[in-house]
Amino acid sequence: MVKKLLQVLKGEAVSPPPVWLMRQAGRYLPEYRALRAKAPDFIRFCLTPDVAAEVTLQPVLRFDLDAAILFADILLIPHALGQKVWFAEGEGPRLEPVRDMAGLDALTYSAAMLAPVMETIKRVRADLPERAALIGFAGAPWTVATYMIEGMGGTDHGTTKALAEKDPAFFDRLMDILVESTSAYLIAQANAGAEALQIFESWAGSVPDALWGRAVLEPTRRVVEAVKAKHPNMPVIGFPRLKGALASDYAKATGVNGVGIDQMTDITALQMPRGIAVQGNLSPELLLEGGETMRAEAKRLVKAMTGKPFIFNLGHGVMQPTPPEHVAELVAAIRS
Ligand code: 1CP
Repeated sequence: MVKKLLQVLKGEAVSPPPVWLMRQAGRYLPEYRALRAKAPDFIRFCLTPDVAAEVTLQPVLRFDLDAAILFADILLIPHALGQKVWFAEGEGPRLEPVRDMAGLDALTYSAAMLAPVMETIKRVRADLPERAALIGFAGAPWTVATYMIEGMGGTDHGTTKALAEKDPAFFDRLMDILVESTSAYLIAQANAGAEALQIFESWAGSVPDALWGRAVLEPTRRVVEAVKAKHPNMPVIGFPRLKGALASDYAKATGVNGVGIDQMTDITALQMPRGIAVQGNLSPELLLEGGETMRAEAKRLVKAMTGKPFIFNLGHGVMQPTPPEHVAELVAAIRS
């Protein structure tokens, strides 16, 4: 059986479109919460293959989705670089910030620390339904750098931007470290059995125009190039969140096969280069709301994208209070 997601990432239009959702595994699912409740440490949870494989498969089995996304986190890279990363209950991620060359000198990427992720991929592939493709992923260098420098999540990334300007040697070296470790990590995921890879640039929205090439396009292009040097046919999806309007230029500059589009951009109006897929972009708030409003918008999107290489997804992740039944209704509406 040809997997629809992989067909679309080759540039084909498929009707109805394949569908998966960012953050499709996670706290909105009771079966996720049940497993998570038994694991006090989130990093350990991600690095326990039987648990991570089960959580990866949960939404695919429940909703018959066209893709599984590896259950892991973008902050496993700082962890494997030796930076201290922890998840404070109810507060999101915390890291011991790295802001100078001495901090960078202390970082060394350990592939062995992420070996459990490769084991998770093998287990998921063995149990994956026929229609579903397994997507591996990593954070893009800029997005991961914001966490490494700020020491937490946030939206303005003032320290990161200031350092990029005032200490370009530091910033560019951090980008180099992230390009190398992220490339090695994604290549290992492909070796283990990932069938497509997504690069999450979740904080593309905070990047000033003057930094766009240096912090986003060039580091991402280098990661894509390194992956394709080892796996020439591996499809790669980039997700420059809140910069959806730049999707065409982003695709040309980075070499990705598909671009994820947030809900602020009109996906139906984008003029993409031939053969480049788009993915998105239903508002997660509409999924939370459910009902006829959600179904009507989903059908409008599917209709408007007919004839184009399109993967149905949200514009960002599933929100935690979302009733799981809304996902089932959404999938049914897309396929009806
Ligand atoms: O306790 C918990 O259960 C923690 C919640 C959680 C989950 C379910 C975190 C902490 N990470 C994850 C899994 C995860 N993270 C996945 C796999 C699940 C899936 O998609 O089905 C993926 C792809 C990610 C990627 C990720 N982590 C991103 C990029 C995507 C996005 O949402 O923009 C980012 C920014 C992170 C950092 C992170 N990890 C966790 C949280 C709460 C956050 C965001 C914190 C912030 O707002 O800064």
